[in-house]
Amino acid sequence: MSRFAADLKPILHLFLAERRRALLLGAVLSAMTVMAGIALLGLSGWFITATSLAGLSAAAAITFDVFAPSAGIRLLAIVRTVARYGERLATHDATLGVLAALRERLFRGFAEPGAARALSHRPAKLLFRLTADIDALDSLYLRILVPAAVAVGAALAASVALGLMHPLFGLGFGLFLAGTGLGLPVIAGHAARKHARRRAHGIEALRSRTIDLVAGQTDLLMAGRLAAQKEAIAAADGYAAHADDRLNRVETGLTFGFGLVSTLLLTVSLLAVAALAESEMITAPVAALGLLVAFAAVEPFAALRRGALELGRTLLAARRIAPRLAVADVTEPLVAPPPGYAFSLPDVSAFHENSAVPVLQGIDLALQQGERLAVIGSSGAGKSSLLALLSGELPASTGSVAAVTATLLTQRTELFEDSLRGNLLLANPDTGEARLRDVLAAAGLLADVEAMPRGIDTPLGEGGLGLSGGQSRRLALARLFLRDTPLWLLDEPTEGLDGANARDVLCRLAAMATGRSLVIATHIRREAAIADRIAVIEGGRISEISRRGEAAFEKALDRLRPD
Ligand code: DGT
Ligand code: MG
Repeated sequence: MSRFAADLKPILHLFLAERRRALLLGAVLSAMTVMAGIALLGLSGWFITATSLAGLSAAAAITFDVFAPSAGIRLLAIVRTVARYGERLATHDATLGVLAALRERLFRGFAEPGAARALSHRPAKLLFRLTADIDALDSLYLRILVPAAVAVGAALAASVALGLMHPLFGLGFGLFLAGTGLGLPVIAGHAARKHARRRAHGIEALRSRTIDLVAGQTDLLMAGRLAAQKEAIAAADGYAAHADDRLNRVETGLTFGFGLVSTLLLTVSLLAVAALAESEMITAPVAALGLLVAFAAVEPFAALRRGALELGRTLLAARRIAPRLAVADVTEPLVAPPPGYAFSLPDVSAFHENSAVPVLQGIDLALQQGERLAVIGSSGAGKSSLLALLSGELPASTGSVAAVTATLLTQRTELFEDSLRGNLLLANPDTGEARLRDVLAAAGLLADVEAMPRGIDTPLGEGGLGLSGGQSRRLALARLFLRDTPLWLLDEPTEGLDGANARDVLCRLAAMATGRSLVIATHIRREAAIADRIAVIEGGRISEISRRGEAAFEKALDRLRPD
């Protein structure tokens, strides 16, 4: 139970903080709808019985007041309709508002350094969290909290009404209804929890395995793993279906239980009102009223059925989302470096998430404004990690990073399923047509783009599908050129371009970078050659720094891949 509360607390807190008034109003209107419904049914029963009895004798028919009860019935019908309308408006608006706020909070959480990186390894999971988990939470308010409160309220109101006929009748009815009406959903919720959780896991596995199959079809085929992947998908499907089956059984059991309880309750109520009428403690119309009130009070508990079955899924979603909500709203901006510097790293070390060995160790390095630094070293030495550190994506574990605003050109080109234009505008949405052509030309891509039938409006597939590796790289470079930041961090900028093309692009890059500071991580001589200094990194440590004109600088260049 305390586990329940701990998982739900941050979510409930968010619900209340976001739309407290609308949520409470929705609950009140929902209660009004149900109460008006119960009163309407009870009064109608009384009225019909009373009029028919009055019709039996002429004297009673003349004195019988038909106007007050029928006005009451009309009023209750109107109240019920208006309250239901208001309830729908209030609860749905509030729930959607809360879920929208939740999505925003989650996005911010995922944008934390490290968090996005960890999730980018499992994009299918991220998608699932953002959609299914958040959607699961809407049942918390709409299908669990409100119906439970309303049902308890209805049981209370009915037991007061029946208690006026006979205290013991009211008390017994209320206790039995509340006990079984809440007890059954709790038992079912408990039984469904495991299966609901399994179903969610199964569907998540099904999705991510299917995405892997579609995205990695060629590689799977070449590795002879296509059949195995299909089997893995079938296994996930079977797992989810099995859980689904179990959930259906729980639901059937719950429906049966509800049916049994309500039949029992109504039978006993019928006998009770009959006995009370028989002993003339109540009149026949009041007996009809009592029976119908009992009947109507049982109904709201049936609304708890879905909520009970979804409880497991809701709790799982809450458990997965809650830690992300605890993340601070805004990240600390990087500290500004001393005047005249682009960055300074005083003895900085850093770890990757879930890694026990530091990826960078004792990095003592500073770059003056306008200076160009090449970072070289063998694969896995920590070049990209150094750039991640400077861009604020990788946090420092000791020492602190001080850097001006930087733009990172990542080692792997990230393009989006949008037009070429959309992919460029990402860097700067207000860019005019002429400037877009300028940067495309500077990246050596303009001729290629003009050769496409739809030019700059050519749509790209997911991940830049439709462009060659080199074209994608040049598009990423063009996008970089639109980022007017004082520091550019370039991770192997011309990798994948042929020699002539690469030299041309590098030349323009150097021109576009005038006045900016550059850090270039590279294996290629031509890229390092535009730098003023070269830092050699080995196993996460800087082993040597040389300046242009020094013999060590030339030696460092000679170690790199020619061309
Ligand atoms: P490259 O691009 O192949 O020339 O290699 P570098 O020098 O850019 O290497 P880097 O910084 O990507 O990786 C340095 C070490 O850190 C290497 O042992 C792999 C590890 N590493 C890189 N990214 C991650 C990550 O996201 N998580 C973890 N746990 N380790 C990582
Ligand atoms: Mg790298």
